[in-house]
Amino acid sequence: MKVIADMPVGFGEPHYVQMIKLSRFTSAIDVYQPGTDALTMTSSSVATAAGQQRIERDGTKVHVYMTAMRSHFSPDVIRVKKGDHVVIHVTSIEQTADATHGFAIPGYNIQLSIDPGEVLTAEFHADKTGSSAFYCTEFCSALHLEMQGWLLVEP
Ligand SMILES: [Cu+2]
Repeated sequence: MKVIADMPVGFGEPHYVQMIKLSRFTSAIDVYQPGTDALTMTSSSVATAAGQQRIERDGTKVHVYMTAMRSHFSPDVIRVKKGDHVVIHVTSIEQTADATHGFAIPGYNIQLSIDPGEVLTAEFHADKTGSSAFYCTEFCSALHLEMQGWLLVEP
């Protein structure tokens, strides 16, 4: 491949430009099919459709099957006990290109960026009692700042 430009931008960070024939992009998509695992490009076994959101407890393991759609997460309250292992599967049920959502729980170092139709999973050990806000970290719409919920960890 031939480099056609090589230039420093700002303080010397290199940026390279290459050309690729458009014909090479034969399977380009705008959005994932709803419930896609983007790593395998297959339907995710933990995908959640609208109306199927739920929280399931199995001993000390809590699975949250969540959807993200402008401008809310569902469920938007997750109640667990200190010591639980929490697994949150977030399915973006968006089908609008560029309507990316984020999902962050800062106190647990969780940060996801979820493309339309994509399913991503975050898991953590709920080791702190109290309430933590979770919220969207991608500017998704005029109501983006409303896109939040609560993780409640009971003693
Ligand atoms: Cu948002």
